[in-house]
Amino acid sequence: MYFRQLFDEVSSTYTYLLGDMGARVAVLIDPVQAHNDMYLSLLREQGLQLKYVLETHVHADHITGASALRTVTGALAAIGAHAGASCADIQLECNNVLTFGNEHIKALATPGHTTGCTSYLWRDRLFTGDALLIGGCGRTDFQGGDAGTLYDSITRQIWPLADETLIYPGHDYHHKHVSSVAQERETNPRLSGKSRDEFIAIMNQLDLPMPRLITLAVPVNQHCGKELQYAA
Ligand SMILES: N[C@@H](CCC(=O)N[C@@H](CS)C(=O)NCC(=O)O)C(=O)O
Ligand SMILES: [Fe+2]
Repeated sequence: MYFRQLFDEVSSTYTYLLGDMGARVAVLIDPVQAHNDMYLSLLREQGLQLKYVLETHVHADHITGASALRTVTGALAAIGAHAGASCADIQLECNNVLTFGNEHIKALATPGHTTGCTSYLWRDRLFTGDALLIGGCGRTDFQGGDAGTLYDSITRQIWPLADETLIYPGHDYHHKHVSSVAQERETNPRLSGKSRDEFIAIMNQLDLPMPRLITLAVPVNQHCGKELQYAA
């Protein structure tokens, strides 16, 4: 297997490249358009063919590379069916499984940061997008976000996973790279020992400024990043 965690400094976004080295096929999760050249170089270097571009949600803070990557590589774009991105080739429902070579990756519906948020379970690791961050979680004040829904997603879909399941988030703003289900269940300050109502109260008091790019990024990402097409 092949696994890389890649970072976009501008938006603190993590992108993940997963590959089956036997079958020579790969999946990208949450590519950032500005780095499409780098992803394509990595794929070429490793002799991997891109099969799927998976989005955890319609992003508010960066432009996805999905549209251009699918044009260049023939990959299919996939996103949660409730994300509002009809541009995607595959609209995933909870528990849908995608296969690349001998590898399987399962979509889990984890709404709350946005309506259509999806996490992806692959081997011993979960790619949570902005549902669960390391020591935090995605905000719930735009794109249909809802704190109670996020609490339900995390406690019903993520906490029941095996303790040692690795958590790979969609962002980190504090130079952290990876956590685990047990670590977050026990120590996440927004969730550990907190009731649903306490969590909602915490989320409603965050008072964060809007992401700088939100008015540009959301409509473009609803079209898989198409308007700012990458020039190959
Ligand atoms: N300053 C950042 C804000 C990014 C932001 O709001 N990120 C969202 C994810 S799309 C979030 O949930 N952040 C959690 C937090 O800041 O605690 C920007 O302008 O892009
Ligand atoms: Fe987000």
